[in-house]
Amino acid sequence: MFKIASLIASAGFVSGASLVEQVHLGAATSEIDCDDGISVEFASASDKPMTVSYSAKGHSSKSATTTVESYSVTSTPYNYTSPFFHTALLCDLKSTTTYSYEITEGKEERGDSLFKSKFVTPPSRGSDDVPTVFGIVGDIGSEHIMDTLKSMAAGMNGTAAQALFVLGDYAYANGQHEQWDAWYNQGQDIFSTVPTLGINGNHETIKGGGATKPKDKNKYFAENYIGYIHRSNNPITAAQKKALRTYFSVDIGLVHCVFLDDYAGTRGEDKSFIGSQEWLDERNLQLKWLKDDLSSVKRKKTPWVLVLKHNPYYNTWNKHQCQCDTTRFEISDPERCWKGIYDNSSDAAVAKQPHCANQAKFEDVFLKYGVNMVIAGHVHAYERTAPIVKNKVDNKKGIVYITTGAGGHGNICDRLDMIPSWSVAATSKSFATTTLVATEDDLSVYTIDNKDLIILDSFKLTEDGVVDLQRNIDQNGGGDCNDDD
Ligand SMILES: *[C@@H]1O[C@H](CO)[C@@H](O)[C@H](O)[C@H]1NC(C)=O
Ligand SMILES: *[C@@H]1O[C@H](CO)[C@@H](O)[C@H](O)[C@H]1NC(C)=O
Ligand SMILES: CC(=O)N[C@H]1CO[C@H](CO)[C@@H](O)[C@@H]1O
Ligand SMILES: [Fe+2]
Repeated sequence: MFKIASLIASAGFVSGASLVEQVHLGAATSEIDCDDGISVEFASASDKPMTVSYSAKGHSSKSATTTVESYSVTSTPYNYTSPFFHTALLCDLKSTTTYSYEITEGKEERGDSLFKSKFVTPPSRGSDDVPTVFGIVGDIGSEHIMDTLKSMAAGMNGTAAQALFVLGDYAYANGQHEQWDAWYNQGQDIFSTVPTLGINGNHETIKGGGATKPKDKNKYFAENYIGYIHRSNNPITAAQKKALRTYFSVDIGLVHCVFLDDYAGTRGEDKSFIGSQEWLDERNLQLKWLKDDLSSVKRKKTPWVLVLKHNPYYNTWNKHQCQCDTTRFEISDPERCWKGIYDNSSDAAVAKQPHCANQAKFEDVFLKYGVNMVIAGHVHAYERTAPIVKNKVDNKKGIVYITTGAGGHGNICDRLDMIPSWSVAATSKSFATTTLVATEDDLSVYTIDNKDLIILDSFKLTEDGVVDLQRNIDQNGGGDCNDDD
């Protein structure tokens, strides 16, 4: 592979040149009329459509033309105009097959070659030829991004990850959009070879202040999804993007993956939205979508169902807590809680910590449709629960909740004074990512230190429940106490 990408974020583009930067792959689905697809997105100074040609070994080459868009942010102290984002959809690809691809200038009359790489397609829906393997983490940032991405992509036992899942808080641009461009360039070696899916967190929606310290709240404003929506090539229609509805689902191999937006209904800096009818309507729309989505899962094809989102509810670290009830982790009045009324929270309102409100209605839906695991980030640590039904261990009907937010942007330090019995494993001593391996028989989960590659915690879920595997962590492990959620 040759690279033109420059790592200098704000250098911009030479006018007239067609540099290709930020090359990253996503998974495409029938939702965007591209079944068994891969989307190739990249940035360029040129707004002229380009060509992505692709072929599997021994097969003839096909090509797709890019669609092109850009965005700008205008405020008195700060203006930003994005490069042109090109997206090509490569559809109806063969399952678990290596494809070469090449980006070239121009449409019909193909010009200069600008970028070349390869990817392996994820297993198609229901395929059990190989195990289904994902690399998962939240809260990445720029400081340790390559360690984190390499660890996510590594997979397990010789099978590389077929897709990477980012559980929100990608670049920590916080309104300083050049940081997004820098971030996708930093990760291009991985992003251009394995599809990445994900969901926004607070730093893509409600958090301003910029990427660099000291934070400047008067210069950089909350992004209200815009940087995220233009770059993360998740399988979402243009209409959904326009409405800022970022939740979606995808079937990969044996797993149905549901990505939920904890910030649905928020509008960036405009905090007056929180609690409004419009806000509640957006929340109800996602809830209805979730029910429809989960009720149509074909468990014969995808026996495992994962929910992936940003904020953890069953979290025993001492930050990012929220309470609707006098007893932590209980929700005695779900309607009140769903509307964002946190009767017993001393430090967090729904505007900042929406997961209590969401749990008030989501948990019943998760339980009704037999979701196997709910995986979140936001808290810069790792934690795993026993199977839980409403704050009680239930090995038969319960759901395992995982926090995997130690993606590289600091670690949280302290835990709650009272740790519930459902908290099985927790550590924040290092940066770590989570690898998930699904076969017909079990769902194995390994959380591995990014640097020394030690398995911190591992377990598998089978028909008979949870089986603990290796564990090498200090239960009370505190990190560097630098938690920026
Ligand atoms: C950004 O653009 C606005 C509108 O054109 C202008 O008033 C403002 O001065 C610009 N700010 C900077 C820092 O260039
Ligand atoms: C990976 O290999 C190890 C060592 O052979 C084995 O214990 C483990 O079960 C394997 N994991 C999976 C998911 O195949
Ligand atoms: C976090 C918080 O405010 N907890 C309070 C919840 O309500 C009980 C009973 O009123 C208080 O004792 C807690 O301090
Ligand atoms: Fe967060």
